[in-house]
Amino acid sequence: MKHGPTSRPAYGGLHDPRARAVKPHIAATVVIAAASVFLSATGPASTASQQPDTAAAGRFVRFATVAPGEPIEQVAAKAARVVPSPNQLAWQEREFIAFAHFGMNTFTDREWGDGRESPSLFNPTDFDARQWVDVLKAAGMRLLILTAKHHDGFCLWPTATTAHSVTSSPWKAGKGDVVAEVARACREAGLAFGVYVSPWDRHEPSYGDSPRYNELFRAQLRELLTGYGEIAEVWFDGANGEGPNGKRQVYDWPSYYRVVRELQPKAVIFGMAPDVRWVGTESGYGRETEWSVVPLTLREDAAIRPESPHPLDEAFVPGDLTAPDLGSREAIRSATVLAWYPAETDVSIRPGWFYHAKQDLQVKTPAKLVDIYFSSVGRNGVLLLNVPPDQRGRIADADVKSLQGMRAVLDRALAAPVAEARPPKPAGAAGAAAVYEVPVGAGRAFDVALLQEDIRQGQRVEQFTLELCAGADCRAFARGTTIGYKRLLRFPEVRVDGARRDARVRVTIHQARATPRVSAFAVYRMGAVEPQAAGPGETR
Ligand code: FUL
Repeated sequence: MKHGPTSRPAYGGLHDPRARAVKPHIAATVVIAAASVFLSATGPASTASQQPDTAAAGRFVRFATVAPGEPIEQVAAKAARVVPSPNQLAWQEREFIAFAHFGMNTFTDREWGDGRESPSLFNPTDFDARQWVDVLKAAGMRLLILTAKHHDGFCLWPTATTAHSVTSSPWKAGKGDVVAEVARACREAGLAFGVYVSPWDRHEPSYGDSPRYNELFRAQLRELLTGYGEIAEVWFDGANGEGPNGKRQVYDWPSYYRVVRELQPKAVIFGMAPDVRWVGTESGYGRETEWSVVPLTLREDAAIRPESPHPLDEAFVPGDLTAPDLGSREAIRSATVLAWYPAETDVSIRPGWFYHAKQDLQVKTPAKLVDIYFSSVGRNGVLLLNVPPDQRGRIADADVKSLQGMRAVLDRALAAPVAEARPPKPAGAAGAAAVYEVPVGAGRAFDVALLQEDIRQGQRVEQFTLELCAGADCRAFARGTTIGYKRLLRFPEVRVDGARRDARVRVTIHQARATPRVSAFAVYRMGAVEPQAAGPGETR
């Protein structure tokens, strides 16, 4: 099964020609006449470091509507007022999270099962969820999402909806519950827990008989969302293959969201829902310019509920968000609705999503994982790294070693800043640009910069330059476009003259959609990351 960055045209699951048309019916784009913005139901959330701009607080919104022909300056100003919900903010602050693809495919050595697998094949020999959690936590991940049901339909929990589950397997004599064990291990270790539940179900006979299957799917969701404590994220892939006799299943997304909202009000829903979007590739690399405020298409026959914590649920239409530019002025110019819809960057530590022994030599190296970290967390995304447990039910040594190597590099690089300010003090303005400076010691060297915006006040910065200044002399060493929640830049080492006591690193924000609110500015020294030998699969 090919899992390359370009093989996924929309949210998930389209590698197989049998899985068709993920992009659901898109109703005509609604044009909402009101040129104003809707007030946020909840107001800006409140856990980040910098105090919100109280004068503007009343103007923060969860989404904004744009009238045809509005001047781009006005559209950009509206976009800058769109802020995350408290759930979205909490999700973003987790930064680095884990995926565990584990299930029937682990035992059949496949990527996608066809649903005809015998439950007797599922039999981990040394299952240990605590080992997973120890490894993932030590790597710095803060949430674990388990594939409770993949496309083959085999359920990792003892569901009442089908016999195609752990209950029919030899594992623990049919008394086991993978979801329960993983959820418990997460809770004990202080990791949040989430579930991947595939709507596409190649085993379930009612699949394709739309109302019946939707009912069954909601029942499965209810079981998962009531039986296992707090769920932080529900992951919906859009794969939508044919059912028996070529029948097409029409997923009732809003009804799925209602179940999640009712039972797990703090969860975010990934993918086919308006909380968290797929970044658009499975490579681990987000865009250099990554906006969290993007245009959405909404249904015209469904209500928007500005007063609700989830105002767009009923009207949201999942669409293709793989374009290279989603949120620039050019991209929002003809939007009708702008919403906070941040990127999650999913990638596997191995070529496949599931464990295959033959890929043991193709585990991504620490250097590659560090590069991915900088290109996902460091590009205003959340990194969702898949680490698939093996047939024992444990994370294999090769993956453990790579994760440890990655963590060691990041800890060494990012633990002690060479210079830092949280928040940095504005050092005046140069013309229309905002400037922040941080003193940096004589003789010090750095090759990484970190910038953060206080996203409770929206995403504002569109273009910036980094310089090293001494006296009135300034020399640019890096440039960027968006910052968002977090921006990490790597550049050739910059060294401060040993005789200069007045050196400062400076960020100049040349273009922004509103007054910039930079909440952190720091530089670090990472040095070269050992470019260890890459396995044969180390090319994606
Ligand atoms: C997809 C699925 O088809 C893959 O098997 C995997 O689960 C990935 C994360 O999402 O679209």
